[in-house]
Amino acid sequence: MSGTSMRTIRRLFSSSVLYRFASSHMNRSNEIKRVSIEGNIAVGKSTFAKLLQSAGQDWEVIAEPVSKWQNVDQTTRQTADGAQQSSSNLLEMMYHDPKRWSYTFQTFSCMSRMRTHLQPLAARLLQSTGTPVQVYERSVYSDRYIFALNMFELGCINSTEWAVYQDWHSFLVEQFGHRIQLEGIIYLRASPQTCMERLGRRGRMEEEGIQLDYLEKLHMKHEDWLINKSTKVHFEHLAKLPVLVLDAEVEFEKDAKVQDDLLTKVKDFFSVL
Ligand code: UDP
Ligand code: D5M
Ligand code: MG
Repeated sequence: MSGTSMRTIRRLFSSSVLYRFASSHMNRSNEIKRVSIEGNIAVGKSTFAKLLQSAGQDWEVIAEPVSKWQNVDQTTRQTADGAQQSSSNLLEMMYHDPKRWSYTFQTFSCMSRMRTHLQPLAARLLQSTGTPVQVYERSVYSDRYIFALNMFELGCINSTEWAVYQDWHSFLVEQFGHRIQLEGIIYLRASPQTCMERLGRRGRMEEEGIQLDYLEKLHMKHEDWLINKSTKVHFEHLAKLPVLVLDAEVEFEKDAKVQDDLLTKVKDFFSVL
C-alpha cells in the first residue's frame, strides 16, 4: 500500500467514532483498580466474590478458572470424522499423585489464571462513571508464594522444577504484570479448622483426601505472606501492597448484617487505593 493511502486511512480512522471509542476505553482501562481476594481453600472466597459482584455496579469479579483445571482438553487421535476429544482432570491428578503432577499443575494453573486476568475488561466497567474495580479470585502471586512454594517445601516439586518454575514465573510477571497489576489485596482469614468444615460442606470430589495439616500449612503460608510479611517476594510493588484483612471465621454466607459490615470495609478500602 502506498504511503498516501496509508495516511488517508490513518486520517479517516483518527477522526472516526471507532478511534475515539477505542482511545477513551484505553484511557479508562488505566484507571481500573485491580484487587485480589486471597485465602485458604474453602474459606469462602467464591462466596464472598459473588457478594461483591452483586453489591457493586462498578465491580467485576474474575473467578478462579477451576473448571479448566478439572477439564483439560486434549485431542486423543484423529479419526475419519475429525479429531476425537477427551479431557483429563488435572486437579484430581494433582491431589491423587502430587509428586508426579504438582509441577504440571502449577504451570497450568498459573497460565490459565494469567490468561483469565488478561481478558478485556467488561464494557460495564469501561463505561462506569465511578471507580471501577476488577476483583480477582486469587492471583499469580498466591500461585507462587502459597501453593508452589508449599509444594516445593513438601518435596512434591523438586529443586530443578522449582528453579524452572521461578524462572518462567518471574519472566511472565515482568512481561505481562503491568497489565494485571494489583492495587491491593483482600485477605479472607479463618482458622484451618473452619476451612476444613467448609471444605467438607462443599464436597468437591477432588478434595476428599485433603487433611487438616495441609490446610494448616497453607494457612501459615498466607500468614507469612500477608500478615507477618516474612515471605521473600520478588516483585517490588508486591511487597508494598495494602492488605485488607477480613475476619471470615464468622459465618457470612447467610447473615445480612455480617455481609453489610464486610462490604463497608471493602468500600472504604477501595476508596483509598
Ligand atoms: N460457606 C459457608 N459459610 C460462609 C462462607 C462459605 O458455609 O460463611 C461455604 C460455601 O457455601 C461453600 C464452602 O463454604 O460450600 C466453601 O466456600 P467457597 O467455595 O466460597 O470457598 P473458596 O474455596 O472459594 O474460598
Ligand atoms: O481453590 C480451588 C482448588 O484449587 C482448591 O482445591 C485449591 C486448588 N488450587 C488453587 N490454586 C492452586 C495452585 N496454584 N496450586 C495447587 N492447588 C491450587 P479454592 O480455594 O477452592 O477456590
Ligand atoms: Mg473458590
